[in-house]
Amino acid sequence: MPSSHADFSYVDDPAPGHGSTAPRSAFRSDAPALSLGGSWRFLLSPAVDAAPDGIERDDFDDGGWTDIPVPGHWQLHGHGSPAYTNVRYPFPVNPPQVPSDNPTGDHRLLFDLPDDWPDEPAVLRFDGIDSCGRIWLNGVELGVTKGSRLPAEFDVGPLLRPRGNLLAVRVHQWSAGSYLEDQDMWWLSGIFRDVTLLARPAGGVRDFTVDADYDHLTARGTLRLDADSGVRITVPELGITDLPAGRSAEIADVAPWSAEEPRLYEGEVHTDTERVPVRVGFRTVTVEDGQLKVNGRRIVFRGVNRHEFHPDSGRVVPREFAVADIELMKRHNVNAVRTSHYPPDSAFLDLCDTYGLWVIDESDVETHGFSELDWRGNPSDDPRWADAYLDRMRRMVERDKNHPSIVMWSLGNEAGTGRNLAAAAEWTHRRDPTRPLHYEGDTDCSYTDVHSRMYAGHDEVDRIGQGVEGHPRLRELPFILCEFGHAMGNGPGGLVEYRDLFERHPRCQGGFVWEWIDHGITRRDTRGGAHFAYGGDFGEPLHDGNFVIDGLVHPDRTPSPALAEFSKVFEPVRITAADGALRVTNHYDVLSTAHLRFHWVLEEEGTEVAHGVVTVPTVEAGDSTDVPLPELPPTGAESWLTVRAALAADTAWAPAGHVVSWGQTPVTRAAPVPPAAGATLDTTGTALRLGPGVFDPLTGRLTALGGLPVEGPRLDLWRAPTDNDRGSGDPEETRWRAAGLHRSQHQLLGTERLGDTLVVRTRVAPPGLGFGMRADYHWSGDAHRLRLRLEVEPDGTWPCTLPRLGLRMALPGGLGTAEWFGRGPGEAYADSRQAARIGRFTRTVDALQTPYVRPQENGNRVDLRWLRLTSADGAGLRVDGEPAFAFTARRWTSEHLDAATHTTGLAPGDTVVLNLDLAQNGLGSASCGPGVLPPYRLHPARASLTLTFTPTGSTDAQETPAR
Ligand code: IPT
Repeated sequence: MPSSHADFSYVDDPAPGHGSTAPRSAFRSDAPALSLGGSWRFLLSPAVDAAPDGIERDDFDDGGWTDIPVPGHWQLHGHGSPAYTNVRYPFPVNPPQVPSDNPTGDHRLLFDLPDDWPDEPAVLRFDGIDSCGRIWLNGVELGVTKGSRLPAEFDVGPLLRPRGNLLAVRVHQWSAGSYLEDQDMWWLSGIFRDVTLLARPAGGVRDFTVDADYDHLTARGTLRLDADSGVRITVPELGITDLPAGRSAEIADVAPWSAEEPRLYEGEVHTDTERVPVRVGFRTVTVEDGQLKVNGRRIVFRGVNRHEFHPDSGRVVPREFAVADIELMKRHNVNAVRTSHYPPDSAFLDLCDTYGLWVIDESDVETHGFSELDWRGNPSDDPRWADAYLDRMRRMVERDKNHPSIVMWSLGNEAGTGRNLAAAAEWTHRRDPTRPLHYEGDTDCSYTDVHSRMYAGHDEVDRIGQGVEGHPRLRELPFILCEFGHAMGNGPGGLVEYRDLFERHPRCQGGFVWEWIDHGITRRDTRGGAHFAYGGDFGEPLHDGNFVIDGLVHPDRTPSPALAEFSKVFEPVRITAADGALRVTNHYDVLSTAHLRFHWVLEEEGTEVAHGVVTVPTVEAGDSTDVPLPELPPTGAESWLTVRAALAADTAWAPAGHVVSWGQTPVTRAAPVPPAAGATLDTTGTALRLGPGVFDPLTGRLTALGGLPVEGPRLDLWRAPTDNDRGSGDPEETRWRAAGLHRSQHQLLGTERLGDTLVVRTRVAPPGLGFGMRADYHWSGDAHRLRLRLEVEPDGTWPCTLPRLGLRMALPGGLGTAEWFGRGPGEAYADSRQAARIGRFTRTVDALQTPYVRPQENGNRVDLRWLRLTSADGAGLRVDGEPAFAFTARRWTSEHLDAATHTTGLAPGDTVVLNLDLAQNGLGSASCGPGVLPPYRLHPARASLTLTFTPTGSTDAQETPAR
């Protein structure tokens, strides 16, 4: 059926939408408002001209349509499918045209006005429609909106009826605007943010700008209201009553706003007919002496890039999840957010004001796909798109200008460069001189105020800090990493080395980890299980796989180990031991330590033996102090002192007692493991016997240990590659596979008896290649224990690093609980181990696993002195190490882990596969950024590891403590 709305030219038109009113601040006043969210009628058509005619008419019959929730994305409600691409556009690049196969979602809602709805002007507000919406109310076309993550308002007052209002919205998946919305995320369409009808009282507040500056030299605040004449502001707490628009007031001794102390003064912007609650935060952002300062102080971004995401509802993020994000961030020492790569729902910014986070608010602009065409035809430099760039910037700045949390505007992300960005910058500088401007793509900062890079390696950041890198103009500007520490899968490694650079160089002012959350979409299978889907899982012909799974929290917002690492690395207070004293260093931007209480605990072999309070005088931001170590009782076994700084009182984001920072220092060193010797090697039967061990004489492999069937430890060099091993440039995994490390063969060179030591000599090497690793196992024992000294030595020239160097063995599946003395409780790797402290920890084997959305190496615990694996009846095995060792224990092998593409692909087997490692290669962040730093690369070299195995039993009363 041909449509009467035959003119679809707006879809391919690079111009912004039309018909909406001038953008203004997002606020809720005392004027009546009606939320139009809920169940709407819906029809999806495969193309614009396949959509039905007349949907705006009262007599249109939508009886054959379905229901859909608004806000929502139709792809997550059974219509069409989500699709993921990172850089590439999923359609031919022929700007400004988009495919004629353009899924079009028609939405209809019938609504009544409340009885007391006033007879006055009103606007219909759409907070976000992806990507283009054409809107009618009661048969009259209101206009068209583009700019998916930006609001649009339409005057509707005279069109309203008390009953039976018909709102019709036609949404196109693709529009010219899609060329500006090529962010690295799922393509998801629909009316995905709130729709609200707002009464606009005559003589009310149309818009307003509150400027609240803070002079840190005098502690005076200056409050200024810009608005239409007749609008006033009242802030009772500051003694300000009816300050008219256009005038400013000076306030002595005002408390400034900061991310650490988000002081807000409540007030009201008002006219005779409308009152708008406002919250005023005083702060002044400047760039001076090459530094970004807030209220005269250098700040450091310990930030994250946050996409709006929920695993069930996509970019529809219910308020409780925005709150959850902020609480998690604050509890993990995150102090800043870049709203990558579009303005978030404004509720999130309200929360940033309340809880305290520094925010870079980013415009809804990304044209990354043009990089595939060497940036030919990039809209950023094409005059046809000039209005769209300006329109997007303007709608963001006007919407969000009154948020004290926003300290910088950003022009967008990965949009190359060009005159439209320069013009948007110029407009923004004029409109809001109070905030510096960010855009990473302006590589020589010709129209921006801070030097910004993504994924620069440590060396480069160091050179930037020294002022010896880049264009001379850049050397005088603050430097930030708008993206770093790519958190895809297991990793990143190398965070603490970035922190050191931010502390060493005053112009290096931190950065934003990429990114906050894994965008995995919940998929339920028919058997009631669920897993998280990524690119390609919905049959997309073009996709970028799991590159969308790169967050510090898993899709369901459970923290990944990387968030714990972030929290420890960027803790605002550092507690160290120096020269017999405790040193407390304050790395907050502004806060003193007055809100913290310091406690100590002494643990002997991981068990608490004493605790107390540490009295620490208040340390101001940037200062440090030394206090005496507490008086400690004597201890015998290895003992550590842990000092924690915890919140003294409840805050909005965590209860009193929440630990903000901690430090550890050894008190008593470990005694060596007593040697196990004296057992005689019995070669008389069909098996070799040594103490509690039984060996296969043909292979020299251990087959039983004190009654436990085992599959003997043997050299293991392989791990299931992480996303960072897979890398994006010159992947480590490719070298490892070329070297055949995933299919090493074990050759027995011979067994020999040296006194009562059984020596098993082997060579482990890949097929078809000439190099290998000699591995000799020296077994000795006493009546209860078996001692293994493993000696390895490279044979030939190795072409690559090793994923791991250690032993792997299989144990009965019943040994389902691990207890260890070493670092924990969480997983750790050579270059990501700051969060792991020395202690005694217990986890079930199942709980040792980190369920990365794409399965890969995980769950490693490091620096173990000993490990015990036990079954429910207490029987099991203890392993003591010299030097300390690392372990993973799982119900599947590395090969299974490697082969699985989703968590549901991992089926528990009958055994517990135990890896006891001397080392693993570090993690790095080569999935998008620098690889493993040199100190954490595992090169093949001669090495030795000694382990003592003690079978333990519920009935075995003879279990001897090993030390
Ligand atoms: C960078 C993008 O800005 C970001 O959106 C995300 O895609 C990230 O990469 C990778 O996850 S751009 C890249 C060219 C460094």
